[in-house]
Amino acid sequence: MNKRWQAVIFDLDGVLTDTAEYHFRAWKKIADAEGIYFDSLINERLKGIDRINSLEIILENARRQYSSAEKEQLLHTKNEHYLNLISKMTPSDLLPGALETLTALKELGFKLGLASVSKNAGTVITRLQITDYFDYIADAAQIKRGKPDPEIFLTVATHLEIEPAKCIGVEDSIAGIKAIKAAGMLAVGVGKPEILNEADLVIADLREFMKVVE
Ligand code: B16
Ligand code: MG
Repeated sequence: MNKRWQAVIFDLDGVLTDTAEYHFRAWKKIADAEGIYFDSLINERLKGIDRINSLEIILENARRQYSSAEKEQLLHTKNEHYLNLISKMTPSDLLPGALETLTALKELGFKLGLASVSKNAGTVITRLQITDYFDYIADAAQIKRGKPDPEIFLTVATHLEIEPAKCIGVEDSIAGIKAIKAAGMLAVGVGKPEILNEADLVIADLREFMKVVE
């Protein structure tokens, strides 16, 4: 067992599976229906951000104010679109290297955690058939402060009983990388170095992950 690192805490959307694309498509439908400008650059700001705060970011470009009741309706409709998109997911929707990385880390004795702020994370990992790989899965409903606050990563580390300095966090979002850094963990970004420039290191996808712990 590698003593330097003892636990790996994964984000879900955009790291293990491409649900980041499904969140984008669901929000795009909402924005288009409301006549609100929304593009992939604005979408970067939504990654790792919970549902209501994602909507608030989208509404920055709205031409009018929305009431609480209207916002509730939009959140509900967005989730309906999203649930429809994830309903057909299968293990083939795991991103390249995801299953191999989870398997290899388990064999090496690492504790594995999941730190997704998505209230749909349980459904997604069930469809991907990876639930059993995790020693602890954060309950998004119990997290008071979303990413970039470190709460979700620290909560997972506490339940894994591994000190933060021995944990690696893996994220595709700017907010998530900030959360991992604030938690005092090694931050591995999955994606583009120019976007995830606060990460300790950035890999294109999980096929490159095992070199981090070697
Ligand atoms: P839901 P993560 C986050 O998941 C997504 O990145 C973010 O885009 C989404 O708004 C959020 O979950 C909430 O998801 O609407 O399903 O509760 O990246 O932390 O796995
Ligand atoms: Mg993510």
